[in-house]
Amino acid sequence: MGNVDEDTPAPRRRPYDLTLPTPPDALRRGPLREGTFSSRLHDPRTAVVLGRWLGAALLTCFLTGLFSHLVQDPPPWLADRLPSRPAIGYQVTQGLHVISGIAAIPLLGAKLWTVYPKLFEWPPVRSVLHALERLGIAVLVGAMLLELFTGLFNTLQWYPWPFPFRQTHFWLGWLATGGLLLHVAAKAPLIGQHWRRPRPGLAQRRAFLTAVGASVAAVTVTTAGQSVPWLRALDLLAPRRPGLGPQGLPVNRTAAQAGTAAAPADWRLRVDGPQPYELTMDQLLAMPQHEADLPIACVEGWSASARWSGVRVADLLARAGAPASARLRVTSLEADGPYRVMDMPATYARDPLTLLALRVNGEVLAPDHGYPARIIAPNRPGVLQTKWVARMEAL
Ligand SMILES: Nc1nc2c(c(=O)[nH]1)N[C@H]1C(S)=C(S)[C@@H](COP(=O)(O)O)O[C@H]1N2
Ligand SMILES: [Mo]
Repeated sequence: MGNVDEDTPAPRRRPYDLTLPTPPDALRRGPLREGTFSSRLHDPRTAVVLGRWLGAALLTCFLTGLFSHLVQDPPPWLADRLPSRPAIGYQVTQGLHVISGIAAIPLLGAKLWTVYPKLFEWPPVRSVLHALERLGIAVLVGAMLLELFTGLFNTLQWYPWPFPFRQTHFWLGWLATGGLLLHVAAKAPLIGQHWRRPRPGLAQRRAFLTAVGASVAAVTVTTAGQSVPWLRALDLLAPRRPGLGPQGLPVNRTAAQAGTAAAPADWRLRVDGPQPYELTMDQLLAMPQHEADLPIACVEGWSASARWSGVRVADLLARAGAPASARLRVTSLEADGPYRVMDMPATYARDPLTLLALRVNGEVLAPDHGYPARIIAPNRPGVLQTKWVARMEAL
């Protein structure tokens, strides 16, 4: 201490409640005791600075999440407008989604710590409007905590809840973002008042914000390597290492789990369209082979690039007499599972980088990577890169 910023001693008070009545004597205990929250960091300026950081993380997380949702399940009007380039687009947006979501966890913790004395403000409810505002904050905090933790648990493929992850995560995202906008609107005057740094600033606040920034940097740097190649060496806490797995690629669902460890001896690719046909592996290998350097970008946040080779999906569809505007449906050998059937809009199906891959990094696909054949397409989430392909259908 002894800093020039600290020349005014910290008053023993709850900074938010200056103008509010104090509780009756009988209740002045525990958190309702005067002077309980003596830190000067329970103040609006700290809340505003943390709120800005948290807001930026949550906005990034919301927009990239919305994009991910739309790409996985596009409404009909959007399906044919989704671009198949840039090839690494989804890898970048989903990497950002998981990075910003993880960064938001320590930020939300710090923000809640800063404002939590308000939980014990007196009287608990002053007016209908005040009651609504408090209720709104309860919903906002609840939605945000659930949203961030269901997301974090999803990166670990751990689902300790009875509801479906994706729909819940999607609707909670809207609830949290809507609640956040209302919260910012309700607090706009206070935010405006504390937007600029006060002079002199508070050394204590600077130290606190530096510590929060350092925690965010620490969790980011030790997990972002699952999608950011140059941070790979520091990828200590992320659930996945991009280079670990058969043929140097991670696996989400193994062939054993999918029941496809041994492809049927009489495997043939079936292609349906105006002129349906079937091809054996030898016939597929006799077609023009193409290469594509493309990532598998899992929705859970890890991604890994590889060199794939195989037959262009566009060539296979053209051979079935399908027009370039045809959409594609792919069915896996897998008996069941959420990713057994995949629909692909025409933009992706006719992209020359979209392959029915037969090899990866120069080797025949391992069973875990989809032997005998898998789909690999640019700018697509991993869940749609169907493994163990049995049938393709022009729609
Ligand atoms: N048929 C089928 N294809 C699938 C899956 C699946 O469960 N079944 N999992 C998908 C998911 S979630 C991802 S991230 C990628 C992973 O591909 P990889 O295991 O070759 O790395 O495959 C996708 N293809
Ligand atoms: Mo995935």
